[in-house]
Amino acid sequence: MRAQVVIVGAGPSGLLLGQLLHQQGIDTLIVERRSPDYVLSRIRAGVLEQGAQSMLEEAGVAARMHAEGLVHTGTELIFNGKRHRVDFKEHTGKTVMVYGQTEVTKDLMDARTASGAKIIYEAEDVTLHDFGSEKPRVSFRKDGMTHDVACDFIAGCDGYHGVSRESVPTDAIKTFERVYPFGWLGILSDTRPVSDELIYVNDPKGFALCSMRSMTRSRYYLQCRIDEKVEDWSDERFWNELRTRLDPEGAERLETGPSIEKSVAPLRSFVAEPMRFGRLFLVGDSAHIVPPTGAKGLNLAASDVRYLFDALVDFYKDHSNAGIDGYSARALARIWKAERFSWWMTGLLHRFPESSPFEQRMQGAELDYLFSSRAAQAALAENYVGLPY
Ligand code: FAS
Ligand code: PHB
Repeated sequence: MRAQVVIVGAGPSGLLLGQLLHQQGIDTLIVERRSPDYVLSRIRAGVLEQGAQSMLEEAGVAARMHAEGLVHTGTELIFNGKRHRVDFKEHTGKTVMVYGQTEVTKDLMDARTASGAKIIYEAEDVTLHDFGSEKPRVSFRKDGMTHDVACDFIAGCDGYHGVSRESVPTDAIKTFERVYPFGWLGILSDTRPVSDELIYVNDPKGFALCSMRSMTRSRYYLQCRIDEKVEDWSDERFWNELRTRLDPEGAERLETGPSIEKSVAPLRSFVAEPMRFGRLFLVGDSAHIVPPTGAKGLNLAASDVRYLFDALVDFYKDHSNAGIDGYSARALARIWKAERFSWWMTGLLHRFPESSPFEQRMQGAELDYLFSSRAAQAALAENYVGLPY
């Protein structure tokens, strides 16, 4: 078997890259270790920057997003029982789109199927070979048979726990990591959202986030202990805890109902440098992770795809190596700024078990400054809607 580009992983990164390359007539094979249903069952991101929206439009998969997505012009923050709205549109002229990653992935899966381009699900033992040479290969097992695929390039779109980053010799890669001393307990429910916009809460009992997937489907998160067990959280316990962290208006408006998904996610900041190893490129979560407080994870995957897609088109159409040679530095420049914003938002809004009284006062002063300064709000807004590609 042969393909010009083998894409490992059929999450948003891999599917978006595959769709864009296929549109350019570049032959791709996507190899995914899970089933389509499993990939779609993971409840993840909810907010798309305009850059990511444009990528989906270019890929020809934005119709449902524009029909069903919710355009948000700002967000609310609650601290010390006070609400404050940060107006993205006023400060930046931009908005964000609330449209779940599950829907993005489904739209991309449908496009891949419609295009007839090759995708292998439930591939086992995916292994990367000879990516330091000009003849890389990817092997995998499917239905008991081993397949070996020669290619020009490998795109490691296989997430934080994937095989791609792990295939790089340890002396060729440097990683940077911070693991946060808490997690997020998330719930999905077919209930009317507590507000028309997202609400980020810094409460003495911990962070909370009120988000949504539509005006009839809500997504909520509570800061929880890092070792929290989701089975210890009945729906009732979740709703009662969320209600105590909201302000009176939110507590009054909160509509509760049965959960359709409940899970605990760890929070970490992580970056691997560089993101290119010969003919292997790391894309999306395989190269970086952000705490979801800044809603950057999926959006960073989109900008990585932009840079690698442009580079591969330059290679195949203009016979230029400039793009592939510059991919890592270009992607990392945007990644580190999003890592900073995600780390800052996490520090601003969470209660850290070990923080000193001085650090707690600093957090309070940071929030007071944010609530009282247009310049501070403009800085939050320009990072939240997405820095330029
Ligand atoms: P993904 O992890 O989505 O996809 C990688 C794919 O590769 C998966 O389908 C996996 O099955 C496959 N794979 C793995 N190993 C493989 C192998 N050896 N061979 C073949 N395939 C393999 N971001 C936000 O912006 N907001 C959020 O609220 C948010 N919540 C999150 C919650 C959780 C629990 C997690 C883990 C992430 C969350 N994120 C959030 C970040 C998330 O949205 C990612 O940024 C996004 O999924 C990145 O997409 P990919 O890079 O495609 O990686
Ligand atoms: C979500 O809707 O899942 C979501 C929104 C904003 C975030 C994190 C998660 O910062």
